[in-house]
Amino acid sequence: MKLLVVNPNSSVPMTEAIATAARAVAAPGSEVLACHGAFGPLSIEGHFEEAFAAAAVADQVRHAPAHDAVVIACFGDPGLDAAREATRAPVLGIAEAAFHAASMLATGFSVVTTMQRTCVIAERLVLRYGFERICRGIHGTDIPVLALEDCDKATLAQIEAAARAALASDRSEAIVLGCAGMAPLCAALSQRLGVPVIDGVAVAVKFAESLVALGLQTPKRGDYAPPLPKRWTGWASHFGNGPSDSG
Ligand code: 5HY
Repeated sequence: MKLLVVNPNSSVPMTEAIATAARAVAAPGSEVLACHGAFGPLSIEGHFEEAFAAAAVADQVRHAPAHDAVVIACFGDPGLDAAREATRAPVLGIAEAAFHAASMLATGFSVVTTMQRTCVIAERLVLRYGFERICRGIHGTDIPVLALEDCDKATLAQIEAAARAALASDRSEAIVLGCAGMAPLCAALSQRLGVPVIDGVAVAVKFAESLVALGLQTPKRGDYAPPLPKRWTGWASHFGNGPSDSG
C-alpha cells in the first residue's frame, strides 16, 4: 500500500523525522510517501498558523499521487475534514489516532505537548472526538515545536518531567505525545516512564494499514462528498473547476 504522510508545517527536517518514524513501524508492503505543506509556517503553534496549515494539507491531498491512505502528522489534525472530502482513501489525524490507542490501553491518559497556547487546540479535539471522560489532563511545556528538531538531553528531560508530573497529578496511566516532532522521543520516554507512551504518527500508520487491509475507505457521499465544482480565484484558483479568474 501507499501511505501519504503529510506534515502540515513546512519544516523539512521535521518532515524527515516524521517519515523516519512512519517507516520504522510501516509493514514491509507499505510505502511511505512523505510530504509537507507547499506554503505556510515552519511550525504550527496557534490558530492563525493552523488555518494556513489546514489549507496546505488540503492542497497536498488534493494534488497527491496515487495513495491508499493519508496520515496528517500534526497534533492539531489540521485539514482533517477537508482531506476526507478530497480523497476516498482513509484519512487519519495523529491526535485522533493517539486518543483511540490510549483509550484501548488505559482508563485515563494525559497529553504532554509543546507551547501552552496550543493546549486549547488539543482540548477541543478531545471534545470533538469524544474522549473527555478519559483524557485526564493536557499539559504544555512551552518547548517550541522547532526545538524538537535537534532535541537535546535537556529537552528530553523536560518532557519526561512533565509526563511524570502529569501521570501523578492526573492519576493517568498513559501518555499521549502532543506533537509529531516528539515521535523520535517515544521509545526513550516509554523506557523511562514505564507506561504506554503513544506517538500518534506510529499509531496512525498502523491504524491506516488496518483500514486499508479491511478494504475500508472514506464514503464519497454526504458529509465527505467531493467539493462542489466551482470557480476559485486568486492564489487558490488552481483548486477550482472551470475557467480560472486570477482577479
Ligand atoms: C505539530 N505543531 O504536531 C504541532 C504541535 C502542536 O508544527 N506540529 C506542529 O503543538 O500543536
